[in-house]
Amino acid sequence: MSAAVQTIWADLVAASLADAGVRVCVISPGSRSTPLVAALAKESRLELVTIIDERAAAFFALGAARATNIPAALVCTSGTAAAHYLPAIVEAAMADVPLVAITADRPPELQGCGASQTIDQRGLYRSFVRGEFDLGAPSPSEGALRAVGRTLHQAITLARGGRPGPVHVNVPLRKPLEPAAPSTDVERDLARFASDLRTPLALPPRVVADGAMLDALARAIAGEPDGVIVVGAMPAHFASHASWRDDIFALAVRAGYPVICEAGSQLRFGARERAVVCVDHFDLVPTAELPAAKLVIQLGAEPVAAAWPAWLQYAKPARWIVAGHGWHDPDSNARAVILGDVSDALARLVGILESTPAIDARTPARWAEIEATAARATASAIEQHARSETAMVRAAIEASPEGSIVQIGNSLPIRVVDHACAGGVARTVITQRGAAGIDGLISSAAGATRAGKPVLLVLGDVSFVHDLGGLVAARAARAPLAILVVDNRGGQIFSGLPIAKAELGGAFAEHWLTAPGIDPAAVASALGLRSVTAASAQAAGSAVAAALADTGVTVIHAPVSMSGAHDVRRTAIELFLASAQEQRVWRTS
Ligand SMILES: Cc1ncc(C[n+]2csc(CCOP(=O)(O)OP(=O)(O)O)c2C)c(N)n1
Ligand SMILES: [Mg+2]
Repeated sequence: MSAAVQTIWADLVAASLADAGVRVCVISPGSRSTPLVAALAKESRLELVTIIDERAAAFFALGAARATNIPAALVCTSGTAAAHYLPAIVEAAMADVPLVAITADRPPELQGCGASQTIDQRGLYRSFVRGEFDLGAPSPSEGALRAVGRTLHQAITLARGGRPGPVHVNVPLRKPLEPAAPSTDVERDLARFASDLRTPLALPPRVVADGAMLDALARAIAGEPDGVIVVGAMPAHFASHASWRDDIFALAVRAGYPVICEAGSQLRFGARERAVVCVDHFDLVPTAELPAAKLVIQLGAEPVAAAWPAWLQYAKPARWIVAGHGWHDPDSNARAVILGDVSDALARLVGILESTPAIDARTPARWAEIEATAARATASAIEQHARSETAMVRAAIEASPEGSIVQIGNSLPIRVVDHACAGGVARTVITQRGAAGIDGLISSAAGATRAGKPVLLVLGDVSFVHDLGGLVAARAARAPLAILVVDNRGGQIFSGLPIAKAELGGAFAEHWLTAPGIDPAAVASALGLRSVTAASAQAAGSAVAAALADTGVTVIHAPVSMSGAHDVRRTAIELFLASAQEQRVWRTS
């Protein structure tokens, strides 16, 4: 095998990625990957992004793939470099995001014998990849070249579906690694052969719901006027899906059910159907105040609302889970799980219901009343706690323009948005609810800018520090990126857990809260990024509006009270209860 053959081999990898529809390819530097990177640099159909830290690179690719719904590729050298991809691969696996991780490797003769930077890369990502491929060492035969193209297509097709997700392609390469032009007739023939190779037509299979299951659900709906639809986090591309909103609202109208729209449901912002009762404040209503629906249709990821499991236990409804590709039933009490493409299932269900005799739907007036009371209580609670993160986050999101992407970090931010942010112009919501990590959020938000829309990332102070490397990756952002750091001095989610009440002395602050004591604005400035500190909700709103109207990255440091999120929630619940009591007295008097 010559350097020229290896060059042809690597060129074919790059061309196959582009042929199969990959657009963004995130590269981290190294020597063993040299043939691949040299080939990628010549492939004009790919947008290359170079990010030094492979963990940040992988989260960047995850963000790009998530926001565009197009597989993104990763290329790194051998050894621990490849291991840094794991966290993003785990999230991609859990959240069905298509990623193609390409790892350069030492050839077989250097395996298991102490060669530098050589580890066993087979099985590195274990069950978290949909498939694992190894190209074998480059070989000067037409059959081997055909197999390179075919393997890349196989891998990328698998990444796109039936169940989208990450795949691993391992590429052993030999020295010399630098590119070389063909110099013999055999090499010239092979180069011609490789560039003439045609890619196979291949599309992933579409897994669709079983018709009998949809018929059964339609019958259950027809027989039960007292139902509710709950929508947890949905993939980002549902925000611009041609019929997602129409179909979910059509289902709600036909069934006469309200829709509980969680923060990540892609239903929180933008136009709604007036005939449908949308419930945004479910988590702020004490369980006993909620109607005990008898049937639940559940879509998207498991709801984040703490009130959800409590209400399920109280109401004991028959739960029909329209699950997409995963089995989302952590309580193990679903009445039915309908697997298969969610949008297809929804459209077909609406079709079946349209031809069903008129449903005796009870107006979900009680839900509408509860929602209105909870919304008023929340607004008053925010006014009372003007220094809370809830007030900050709400103002920041309201300032993000129509068509922008709002990425919400885990821990309290996702809950705060769920409690308090709804309505206004259409926006795409990105959540990291696959494995619910606080990691890689800056990197993945930077990747999400590859969709060409302004991105607002809202994350906690500990999450910010967890991904400081992401600030370097953020320099590869393509559209305006505003990073709102909600600084409540530590992981304040833990202050709401029973551990906060245990007698631990200073250990609670030291080992759970872990306040970083780092000024995000100073760190951002040191890295050449714009930074600003917002001392009020109004200032946070103005900073977000300014940041998203301009190119580049802005870190907005938002110091807030330590207990603000918990204070708003507690006060909102108190106000709700007082109001509900007043309404009861008024009704009975
Ligand atoms: C990668 C990862 N490590 C640890 C955790 C556990 N964890 C959940 S929330 C949290 C604290 C987050 O703090 P911060 O970002 O400041 O958010 P806050 O709780 O203040 O809203 C931690 C460490 C996790 N979810 N993911
Ligand atoms: Mg915090």
